[in-house]
Amino acid sequence: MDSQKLEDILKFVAPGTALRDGLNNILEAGLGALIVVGFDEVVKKMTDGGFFLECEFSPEKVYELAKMDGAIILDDECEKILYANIHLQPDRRFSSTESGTRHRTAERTAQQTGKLVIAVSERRNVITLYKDDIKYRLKETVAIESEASQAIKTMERYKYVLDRSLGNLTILELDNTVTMYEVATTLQRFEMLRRIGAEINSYILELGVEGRLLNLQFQNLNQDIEEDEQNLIRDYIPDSMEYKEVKEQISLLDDDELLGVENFSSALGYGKTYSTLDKEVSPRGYRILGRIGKLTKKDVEKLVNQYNGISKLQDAPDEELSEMKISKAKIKALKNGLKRMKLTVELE
Ligand code: 3AT
Ligand code: 3AT
Ligand code: MN
Repeated sequence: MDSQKLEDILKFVAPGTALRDGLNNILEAGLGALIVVGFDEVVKKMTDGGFFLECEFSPEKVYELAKMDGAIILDDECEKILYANIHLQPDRRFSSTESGTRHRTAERTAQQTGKLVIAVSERRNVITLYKDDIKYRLKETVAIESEASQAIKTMERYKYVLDRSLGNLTILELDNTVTMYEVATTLQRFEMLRRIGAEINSYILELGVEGRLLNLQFQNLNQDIEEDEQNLIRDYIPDSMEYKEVKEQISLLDDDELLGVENFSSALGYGKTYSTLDKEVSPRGYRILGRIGKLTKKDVEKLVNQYNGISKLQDAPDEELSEMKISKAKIKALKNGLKRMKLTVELE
């Protein structure tokens, strides 16, 4: 399923929108509805009967109109109610697995027109969305909230594990004793976090205004994650590869492959065997230098190009750094930063 398309649909009907208020009114009153969002020649050809309204959309109006039989047609932006009491006659070439006539009509109309079609079931008290081949049943807010809070707990656990991995990697990088195994496991943890985050993101979209708190929790856990991962990849990626390729490879891993550390060394352009995981590697320094606040991206780039590694940089004399047009304040921040990282690490 096209997840971007589903996300767009969920945003369109999320709590807080006038459309969702209207749907909830219909649902709560125990009524049903068949609503087509958008009108064009294709839609026009399959309509029969009904009447033309062209009035401004409001939750109350759409609720009143749902008391009638037939379909309601809105404009694409859901700003106007165009028609009501319409009989829809979609082509039977389009198949439907639904049993009731309302839902069969909704599924077929969505396939034929490409418009969003919404069915509110009178008998089952649920809202189903159809667009092209997508069929999605809206969940109740409480149900989503409980799933989302489980997901947040999982994300917190993953974040904790990732932070420990990163801390450990920092120790090894400052000692110059990193192996591919630690890099690959850290990448694996980034990806696990990203995937649970994507799941939470779709809950946030579906919850609309009800998802504000969830969104805050999510943003908090997600802070700097993308940048840290990018820096980690740039630290170890072979010259012949691009950051994007690595991310692409990783995103293609299925749930089983996600558990294999070797798949991450492979995505990073190293091999898949155990000897690969034992291979000693050194970072270019992007991640560690990125953590020193005073250094700009340009400074980091200069330092990486000059020293190509943290270990040499740690011992670089201040005069040498001054010659690279790096200010005294920045040199001090750099040296202190590295020292502090090492110290925190040794204390642990
Ligand atoms: P009422 O006076 O409300 O009973 P109506 O002509 O207003 O009849 P509705 O749109 O309320 O008709 O539809 C009532 C049911 O009739 C809903 C559906 O189960 C059945 N129905 C309507 N059109 C068809 C159809 N083309 N094929 C099979 N069943 C249909
Ligand atoms: P419920 O779950 O019972 O709400 P359903 O899919 O079982 O929906 P029904 O056959 O009970 O559908 O029909 C209910 C209403 O849906 C009747 C009519 O107002 C509307 N409806 C059904 N088919 C069409 C259609 N082709 N065009 C417009 N409205 C329709
Ligand atoms: Mn029915």
